[in-house]
Amino acid sequence: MGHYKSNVRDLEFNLFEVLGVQERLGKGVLAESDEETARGVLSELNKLAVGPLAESFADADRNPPVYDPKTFSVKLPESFKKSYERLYEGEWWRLGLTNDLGGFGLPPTVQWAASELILGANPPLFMYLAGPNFAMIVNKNGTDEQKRWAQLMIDKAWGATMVLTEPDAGSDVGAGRTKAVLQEDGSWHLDGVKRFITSAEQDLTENIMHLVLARPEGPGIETKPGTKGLSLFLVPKFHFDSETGELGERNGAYVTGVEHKMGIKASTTCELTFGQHGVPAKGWLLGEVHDGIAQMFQVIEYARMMVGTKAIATLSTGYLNALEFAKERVQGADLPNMLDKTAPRVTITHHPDVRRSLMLQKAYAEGLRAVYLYTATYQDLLWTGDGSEDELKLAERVNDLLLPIVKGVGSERATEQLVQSLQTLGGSGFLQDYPIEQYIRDAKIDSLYEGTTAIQSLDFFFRKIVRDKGQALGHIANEITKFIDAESGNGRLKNERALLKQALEDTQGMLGAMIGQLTSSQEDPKNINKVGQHTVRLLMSAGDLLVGWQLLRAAEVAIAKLDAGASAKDTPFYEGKIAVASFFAKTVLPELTSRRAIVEAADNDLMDVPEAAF
Ligand code: ST9
Ligand code: FAD
Repeated sequence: MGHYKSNVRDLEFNLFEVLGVQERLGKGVLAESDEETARGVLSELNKLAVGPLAESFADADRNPPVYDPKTFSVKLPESFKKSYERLYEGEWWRLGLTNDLGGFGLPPTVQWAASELILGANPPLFMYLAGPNFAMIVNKNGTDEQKRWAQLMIDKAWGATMVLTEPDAGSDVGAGRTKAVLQEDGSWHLDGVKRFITSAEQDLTENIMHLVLARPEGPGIETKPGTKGLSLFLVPKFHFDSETGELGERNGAYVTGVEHKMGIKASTTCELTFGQHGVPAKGWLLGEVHDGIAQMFQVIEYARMMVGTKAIATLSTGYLNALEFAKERVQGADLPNMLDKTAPRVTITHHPDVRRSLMLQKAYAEGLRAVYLYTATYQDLLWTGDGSEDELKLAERVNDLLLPIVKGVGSERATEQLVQSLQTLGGSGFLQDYPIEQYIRDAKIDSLYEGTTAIQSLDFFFRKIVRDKGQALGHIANEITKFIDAESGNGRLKNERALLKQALEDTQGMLGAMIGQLTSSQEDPKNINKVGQHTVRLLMSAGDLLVGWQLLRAAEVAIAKLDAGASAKDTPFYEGKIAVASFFAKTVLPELTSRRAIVEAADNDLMDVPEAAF
């Protein structure tokens, strides 16, 4: 067996037993799919994921891509290329495409559930498949000619990149200095150096389309500072015939270095230079409009969801590997027999602390999966357009609100809990005989790229709550309240619902305190620093609240299934759902009360500490 332990049963439980996604299928843009199609997709992809995709996971880590500075090129490991071929040949890149571009006609919920399988088996494979997805954004925003390029990107299986970061412009994208100078023929010459660009060089595809943010210059163009002064340019690696896609001259965008990293080594992270090697780097303005940051955020929103799902997928396989080990490892006696030196030795699942840790890993793995799939239900509405104007507007706001939770909380909890998965294996976890050390190295990036956790938390508080005037948040709070007030769970979740109610009040209390600090900063600007000290705490607490709620929703469904008489095979699955929800409500949600007290007592002492005193 390979390293990857998927959880298709839980994906199907969420999709079809909790979220009722099947009711959406068979209509409108989803006319061609039904529940059977969706289950078939998961089942087929699962076979590929646990087999050929997972196969090169460790090999590509131990034998990472090699960069040749003479030719500015990269060689990926052969084992990895084989896995990529299998994924490509199966046409799985169609999964995220709209029908008009050749998609499978499945909604985002099913797309993300299926994506989890690739992201859990071998995440860099998914990233090299960016071409078709980014083509969708080129198609949506492009001129008629650029729409043809989008089709070529799909038909010719080109790679694609998103190019924002520079040595002095990371979180602060608006500090970017790469410029684009308008040419007489309407094209642009790009000039500058970008760093940390994923997939900017590889030997999987014949061409790569770079989506680049740069600052435009030229007659009549006003140079603006910050992100609003950036435009988005399409810069191909090779020039090509616009009609046939036949490749022409090499364009002046060269990869001049590939980073040596802690993890996710099969995914190339490149320094990408424009116009620095004697050949102009020609680019074309997307849609012929200067709206770069907004256009790039269409890519970023997808990528943030992807990064969160990747982290959660890795946590899930980490937990399942730890669980398998724990069920077999015999060590020590049961605690009640600890003084009896002749007592039988037991598997470590008998030890209360191992149980505690495994149950917490399960809670975050399954709870966060439920959170990302719940988020995707709002994307389903936007995908199908099935709703009134107000409903669709709300869906967009709610999706925006939940994205920093999927990405920020998903990545932070995955990193933290994967360390616990390793701990479950004792010293064996530290060895490369098991996949968990690589999981930890590969998943750490998820809290860094696509906006660090701090950036997610600022986005969550200032943009998704304050600027939104709490509309999306109000909707979610209302949904949670409806759940708390319903007498669901056949009388068995009473205590847990009360704990959830308290957690909701605590999160609202935290937020209320921070809004107060923000308001008072109008009189004393320094007070905003009180907010800044606690945005991550708020984000993580909102994440715990959502995880707790989603686990309880699942428990409610599980109780109904058991009451109706579940099969012998399903019974432990449903019992696990009830146990994990109850465990999380009792052992994690009460922590929110003390976090609230910390936020309410915020002061600025920290900000007054001189730098030298650190
Ligand atoms: C990166 C890539 O890290 C990592 C790996 C990528 C791998 C790619 C592969 C993808 C795979 C795909 C594969 C598919 C395969 C499918 C196969 C299926 C099987 N939401 O607040 P302001 C916009 S890339 C929406 O003033 P500042 C908005 O237009 C690098 N829009 O910002 C706004 O205008 P307005 C990632 C937003 O203070 C404007 O920006 N780097 C949002 O100027 C200005 O807003 C980062 O993520 C939003 N949340 O700049 C940078 N926020 O207000 C992180 C802003 O008028 N830094 N806009 O609407 C930030 O995000 C900063 O907050 C900042 C601040 C740069 C936005
Ligand atoms: P900095 O922005 O310098 O941040 C350093 C620290 O300061 C962080 O802890 C951060 O949270 C904190 N910080 C910074 N500003 C603030 C603030 N205002 N408030 C609070 N805290 C703050 N970029 C691309 O454009 N395309 C890619 O394909 C791509 N792929 C990547 C792949 C890898 C493997 C890596 C490592 C990076 C990649 N990146 C890519 C870049 C990535 O998005 C940036 O590294 C990330 O946005 C952070 O920027 P930075 O590294 O400059 O850190």
